[in-house]
Amino acid sequence: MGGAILITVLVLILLAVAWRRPARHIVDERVWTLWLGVGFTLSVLVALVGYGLWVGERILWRDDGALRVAARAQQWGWEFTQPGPDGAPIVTKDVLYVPAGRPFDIEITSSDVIHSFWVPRLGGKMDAVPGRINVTRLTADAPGTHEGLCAEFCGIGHSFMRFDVVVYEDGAYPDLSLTQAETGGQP
Ligand SMILES: [Cu+2]
Repeated sequence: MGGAILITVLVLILLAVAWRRPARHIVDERVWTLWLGVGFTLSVLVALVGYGLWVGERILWRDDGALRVAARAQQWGWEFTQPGPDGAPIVTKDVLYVPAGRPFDIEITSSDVIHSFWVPRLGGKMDAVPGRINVTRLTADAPGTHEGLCAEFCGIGHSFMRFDVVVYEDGAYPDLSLTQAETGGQP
Protein backbone atom coordinates (compact mmCIF):
# COMPACT_ATOMS: atom_id res chain seq x y z
CA MET A 1 0.00 0.00 0.00
CA GLY A 2 2.80 2.39 0.96
CA GLY A 3 4.72 1.62 -2.22
CA ALA A 4 1.61 2.00 -4.37
CA ILE A 5 0.84 5.40 -2.80
CA LEU A 6 4.44 6.52 -3.31
CA ILE A 7 4.41 5.55 -7.00
CA THR A 8 0.98 7.13 -7.57
CA VAL A 9 2.09 10.41 -5.96
CA LEU A 10 5.32 10.37 -7.98
CA VAL A 11 3.37 9.84 -11.22
CA LEU A 12 0.95 12.65 -10.33
CA ILE A 13 3.84 15.04 -9.59
CA LEU A 14 5.51 14.14 -12.89
CA LEU A 15 2.19 14.69 -14.66
CA ALA A 16 1.80 18.12 -13.05
CA VAL A 17 5.38 19.03 -13.99
CA ALA A 18 4.81 17.89 -17.57
CA TRP A 19 1.55 19.84 -17.74
CA ARG A 20 3.10 23.11 -16.61
CA ARG A 21 6.35 22.73 -18.49
CA PRO A 22 6.90 25.04 -21.44
CA ALA A 23 7.32 23.37 -24.79
CA ARG A 24 11.14 23.53 -24.74
CA HIS A 25 12.87 20.50 -23.27
CA ILE A 26 14.60 21.10 -19.96
CA VAL A 27 15.73 17.51 -19.55
CA ASP A 28 16.55 15.09 -22.30
CA GLU A 29 13.80 12.43 -22.70
CA ARG A 30 16.45 9.75 -22.78
CA VAL A 31 17.26 10.51 -19.14
CA TRP A 32 13.61 9.92 -18.15
CA THR A 33 13.38 6.77 -20.20
CA LEU A 34 16.63 5.34 -18.92
CA TRP A 35 16.43 6.22 -15.22
CA LEU A 36 12.72 6.11 -14.58
CA GLY A 37 11.49 3.81 -17.31
CA VAL A 38 14.21 1.19 -17.05
CA GLY A 39 16.24 1.85 -13.90
CA PHE A 40 13.37 2.50 -11.51
CA THR A 41 11.16 -0.28 -12.87
CA LEU A 42 13.94 -2.84 -12.81
CA SER A 43 15.01 -2.03 -9.26
CA VAL A 44 11.41 -2.29 -8.01
CA LEU A 45 10.97 -5.61 -9.82
CA VAL A 46 14.25 -7.02 -8.50
CA ALA A 47 13.35 -5.96 -4.95
CA LEU A 48 9.87 -7.53 -5.19
CA VAL A 49 11.12 -10.78 -6.69
CA GLY A 50 13.87 -10.98 -4.05
CA TYR A 51 11.34 -10.45 -1.28
CA GLY A 52 8.98 -13.01 -2.83
CA LEU A 53 11.76 -15.61 -2.96
CA TRP A 54 12.76 -14.92 0.65
CA VAL A 55 9.18 -15.22 1.92
CA GLY A 56 8.54 -18.27 -0.26
CA GLU A 57 11.61 -20.01 1.13
CA ARG A 58 10.34 -19.50 4.68
CA ILE A 59 7.09 -21.38 4.07
CA LEU A 60 8.77 -24.37 2.41
CA TRP A 61 9.07 -27.34 4.72
CA ARG A 62 12.45 -28.98 5.24
CA ASP A 63 13.38 -32.25 6.85
CA ASP A 64 14.97 -30.62 9.91
CA GLY A 65 12.96 -32.22 12.71
CA ALA A 66 10.52 -29.32 13.08
CA LEU A 67 7.23 -29.92 14.86
CA ARG A 68 4.67 -31.66 12.66
CA VAL A 69 0.91 -31.27 12.95
CA ALA A 70 -1.91 -32.35 10.66
CA ALA A 71 -5.13 -30.76 9.44
CA ARG A 72 -7.96 -32.72 7.86
CA ALA A 73 -10.82 -30.79 6.32
CA GLN A 74 -14.29 -32.11 5.72
CA GLN A 75 -17.66 -30.53 5.07
CA TRP A 76 -17.73 -28.41 7.21
CA GLY A 77 -15.08 -28.47 9.85
CA TRP A 78 -11.46 -29.20 10.66
CA GLU A 79 -9.81 -32.01 12.53
CA PHE A 80 -6.34 -31.31 13.88
CA THR A 81 -3.72 -33.73 15.12
CA GLN A 82 -1.00 -32.20 17.28
CA PRO A 83 1.11 -33.03 20.32
CA GLY A 84 -0.94 -33.00 23.53
CA PRO A 85 0.08 -31.85 27.02
CA ASP A 86 2.22 -34.96 27.60
CA GLY A 87 3.67 -34.97 24.09
CA ALA A 88 1.45 -37.80 22.82
CA PRO A 89 -0.64 -36.83 19.79
CA ILE A 90 -4.21 -35.68 20.34
CA VAL A 91 -6.99 -35.00 17.86
CA THR A 92 -9.11 -31.87 18.24
CA LYS A 93 -12.02 -30.34 16.36
CA ASP A 94 -11.68 -26.81 15.01
CA VAL A 95 -8.83 -25.85 17.37
CA LEU A 96 -5.14 -26.26 16.67
CA TYR A 97 -2.57 -25.91 19.45
CA VAL A 98 0.96 -24.87 18.55
CA PRO A 99 3.88 -23.48 20.56
CA ALA A 100 5.04 -19.90 20.02
CA GLY A 101 8.29 -19.08 18.29
CA ARG A 102 8.87 -22.52 16.78
CA PRO A 103 8.26 -23.24 13.12
CA PHE A 104 5.81 -26.06 12.55
CA ASP A 105 4.98 -28.04 9.43
CA ILE A 106 1.32 -28.68 8.83
CA GLU A 107 0.14 -31.59 6.69
CA ILE A 108 -3.10 -30.53 5.05
CA THR A 109 -5.60 -32.87 3.44
CA SER A 110 -9.33 -33.33 2.94
CA SER A 111 -11.82 -36.17 3.33
CA ASP A 112 -14.30 -35.05 0.70
CA VAL A 113 -13.99 -31.98 -1.53
CA ILE A 114 -11.30 -29.33 -1.98
CA HIS A 115 -11.01 -26.92 0.93
CA SER A 116 -8.30 -24.42 1.76
CA PHE A 117 -6.45 -23.90 5.03
CA TRP A 118 -5.87 -20.26 5.85
CA VAL A 119 -4.84 -18.41 8.99
CA PRO A 120 -4.51 -14.80 7.80
CA ARG A 121 -2.36 -13.69 10.77
CA LEU A 122 0.14 -16.47 10.11
CA GLY A 123 0.16 -16.10 6.33
CA GLY A 124 0.48 -19.09 4.02
CA LYS A 125 -2.73 -20.38 2.45
CA MET A 126 -2.79 -23.97 1.28
CA ASP A 127 -5.38 -26.10 -0.50
CA ALA A 128 -6.73 -29.20 1.25
CA VAL A 129 -7.12 -31.75 -1.54
CA PRO A 130 -8.63 -35.23 -1.08
CA GLY A 131 -6.07 -38.01 -1.55
CA ARG A 132 -3.14 -35.63 -1.30
CA ILE A 133 -1.10 -34.15 1.54
CA ASN A 134 0.13 -30.60 1.11
CA VAL A 135 2.71 -29.46 3.62
CA THR A 136 3.41 -25.88 4.52
CA ARG A 137 5.55 -24.30 7.21
CA LEU A 138 4.21 -21.63 9.54
CA THR A 139 5.56 -19.85 12.61
CA ALA A 140 3.55 -18.04 15.26
CA ASP A 141 5.79 -15.50 16.97
CA ALA A 142 3.83 -14.81 20.16
CA PRO A 143 1.20 -16.57 22.29
CA GLY A 144 -2.41 -15.75 21.45
CA THR A 145 -5.35 -17.00 19.43
CA HIS A 146 -5.63 -16.56 15.69
CA GLU A 147 -8.72 -17.09 13.58
CA GLY A 148 -8.53 -19.47 10.67
CA LEU A 149 -10.99 -20.28 7.94
CA CYS A 150 -11.66 -22.33 4.85
CA ALA A 151 -10.65 -20.22 1.85
CA GLU A 152 -12.15 -22.38 -0.91
CA PHE A 153 -15.89 -22.52 -1.47
CA CYS A 154 -16.87 -26.05 -0.49
CA GLY A 155 -20.64 -26.09 -0.12
CA ILE A 156 -23.49 -24.64 1.88
CA GLY A 157 -21.61 -24.65 5.21
CA HIS A 158 -18.44 -23.08 3.83
CA SER A 159 -18.77 -19.75 5.64
CA PHE A 160 -19.05 -21.52 9.01
CA MET A 161 -15.93 -23.56 8.42
CA ARG A 162 -13.77 -21.63 10.85
CA PHE A 163 -11.23 -22.66 13.40
CA ASP A 164 -8.87 -21.23 16.01
CA VAL A 165 -5.12 -21.56 16.27
CA VAL A 166 -4.17 -21.33 19.94
CA VAL A 167 -0.52 -20.36 20.27
CA TYR A 168 0.90 -21.18 23.69
CA GLU A 169 4.14 -20.27 25.41
CA ASP A 170 6.55 -23.08 24.54
CA GLY A 171 6.50 -25.58 27.42
CA ALA A 172 3.30 -24.21 29.00
CA TYR A 173 0.50 -26.23 27.41
CA PRO A 174 -2.90 -24.49 27.63
CA ASP A 175 -6.01 -25.82 29.34
CA LEU A 176 -7.76 -28.32 27.08
CA SER A 177 -10.91 -28.65 29.19
CA LEU A 178 -12.96 -26.53 26.81
CA THR A 179 -11.92 -28.53 23.77
CA GLN A 180 -13.29 -31.77 22.43
CA ALA A 181 -10.07 -33.71 22.41
CA GLU A 182 -9.38 -37.39 21.98
CA THR A 183 -6.03 -39.07 22.38
CA GLY A 184 -4.36 -41.62 20.17
CA GLY A 185 -4.43 -39.89 16.77
CA GLN A 186 -1.57 -40.17 14.38
CA PRO A 187 0.26 -36.95 13.50
CU1 LIG B 1 -14.85 -24.06 2.39
